[in-house]
Amino acid sequence: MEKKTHISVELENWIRNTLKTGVHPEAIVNGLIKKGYDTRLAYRILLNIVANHPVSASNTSYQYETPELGIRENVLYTSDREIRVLMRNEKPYVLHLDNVLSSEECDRLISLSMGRLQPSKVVDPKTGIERSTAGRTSHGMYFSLNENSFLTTIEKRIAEITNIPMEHGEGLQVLNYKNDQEYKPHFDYFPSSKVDPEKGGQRVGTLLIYLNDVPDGGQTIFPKLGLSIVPKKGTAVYFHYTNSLGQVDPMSLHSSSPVLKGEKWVATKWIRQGNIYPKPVKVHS
Ligand code: PD2
Ligand code: ZN
Repeated sequence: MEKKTHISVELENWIRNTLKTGVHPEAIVNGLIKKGYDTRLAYRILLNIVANHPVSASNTSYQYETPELGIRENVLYTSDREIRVLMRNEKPYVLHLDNVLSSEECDRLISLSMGRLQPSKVVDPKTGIERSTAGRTSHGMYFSLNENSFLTTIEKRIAEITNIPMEHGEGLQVLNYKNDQEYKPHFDYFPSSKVDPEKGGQRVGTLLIYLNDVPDGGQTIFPKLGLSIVPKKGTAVYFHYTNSLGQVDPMSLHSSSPVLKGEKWVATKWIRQGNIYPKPVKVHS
């Protein structure tokens, strides 16, 4: 049975009313599990309802949770790197991280992507189909997961930084913005009607790794926060926008401002709730 990742307002109201009639919460948890909810999520839903917090994905304010990578403090240690936290914002959860890739790794990603760049697309919120738009004028390409041993090193590092399994990540995307090119304000999460539980469900977070220093413009901007991150080669910004109840955070609206001088190269890793790939992926050692 397909795993459910969030509940409707109707189901939330039904649970609230049923609890008032004296039905034991455990019976409701078991009902949710039978309906296809993961055990932890079923308990979480019940705990929140009992504590009188709203839980359905729509119509309610986002409940903030600290993502796994936020539990660590000033330095994140991976098996091959020491990554300092440069800046942290809690709501929405945004981290700026130093030293995620070496200068050589940045250059290598750029050179591997050259020759494969195509005009960037967005997912149409009405149809769910990718299309070009004036709001996203960069060029980009996707690597497949573990395309080669170099990509595997990067994918493994990202999984260790985020504490989210590599199979939850979409293929690494490299983007190139030339003069005046930009990505207008948008959300990285899907509209709820376009979430596919068979393909990992909703996106939960994004890691953007800056592959070069941009002389002017090209900042990643969070307009609702008044926050602007200036690209610096090898650093990365992580932001998290879906909680364990499947709610999404509208405060995570963000953009890439037009490049004013030089060009911008960035690698984007979009991460989902679950495993995107039906079969186990071959890992290069
Ligand atoms: O290139 C960026 O800074 C940027 C900003 C906002 C990239 C994305 N979103 C993205 O790829 O989703
Ligand atoms: Zn984005």
